[in-house]
Amino acid sequence: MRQKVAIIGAGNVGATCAQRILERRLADVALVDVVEGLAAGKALDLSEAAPLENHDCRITGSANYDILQGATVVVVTAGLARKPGMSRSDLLEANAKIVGSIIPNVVTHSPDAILIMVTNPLDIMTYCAWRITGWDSRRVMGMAGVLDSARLRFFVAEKLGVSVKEVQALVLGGHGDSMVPVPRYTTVAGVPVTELLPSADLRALIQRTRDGGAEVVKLLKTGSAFYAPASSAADMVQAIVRDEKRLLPACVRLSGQYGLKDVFCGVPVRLGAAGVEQIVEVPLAAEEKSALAASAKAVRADMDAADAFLKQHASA
Ligand code: TXD
Repeated sequence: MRQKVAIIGAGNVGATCAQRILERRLADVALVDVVEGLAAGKALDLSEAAPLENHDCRITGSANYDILQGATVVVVTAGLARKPGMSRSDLLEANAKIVGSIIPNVVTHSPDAILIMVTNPLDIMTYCAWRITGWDSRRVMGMAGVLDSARLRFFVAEKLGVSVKEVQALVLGGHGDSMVPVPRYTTVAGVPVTELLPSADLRALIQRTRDGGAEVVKLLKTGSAFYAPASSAADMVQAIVRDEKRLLPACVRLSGQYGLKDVFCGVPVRLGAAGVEQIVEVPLAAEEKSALAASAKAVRADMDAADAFLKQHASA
């Protein structure tokens, strides 16, 4: 029996992620969007592509959460995207409201699922979702590190003129200006990139990674990146539905790892059928550790703002 993956939000990231999941033959898909007809229309269109893409995975779309029944993974992409000049934090309140309205439906209809948050500001929305579900934190995670690492991998491969397949990268921390790319653990066929590129070049690539989202937003003018984000979420879905035990960076709740506690932050995890099966602690140099702590501190400040919002919401 094929598994079912639910995607909430049938916009750019959600619909493209659905397409990736279907075309990789990973699972059936249930697509939900608040806009009447949007998820159903995209699901029908994607279904009609199935004979051409040569797969038998099913996709249904609805504005109703009933179709979530039986989903083993739920991906939440619903929310506003950044407009030029807007920071991820500007989105906090608007998207906390949206996430606050969605998660109770997820809990009702897919009580045993593993939840992957995509909505920005990513670390805070993952925290809000975890709070609202009350689930074990191994079942709630956010997608950002896979995307940030993919961007760095692409920039390094392009700079060196080598295949992207040869490049691995590790990006830790919050999804935002404080993200922590780790050049020592960024390798080309096993060779640290620090051995292959002058440090000024490397610094420029890291800065471009940090600004990766904004660079796309600036070009698109309306909306934000979605092809690479959709592939990143699909990779996480794949690791779970195929129990691949991949080591991928994900935003998870830390309980002492890296010296950080009760904060949501991007770190490498082993991802498999049970969700976050292990938080992997890699040795960090002093300055890498302090950059991660600073990133976690920025997330913590936003978590406090979200707490106030959640309290208000609960008492309203
Ligand atoms: O790395 C990452 N985590 C990210 C995050 C990378 C790219 C995009 N990132 C964030 O994902 C972005 O900042 C947004 O917060 C979300 C979704 O981005 P997308 O580009 O897909 O936005 P769209 O195209 O506007 O789609 C959002 C959809 C749209 O169809 C709305 O009708 C729907 O979300 N929506 C809802 N669906 C269900 N329920 C509710 N309440 C709802 N509200 C909006």
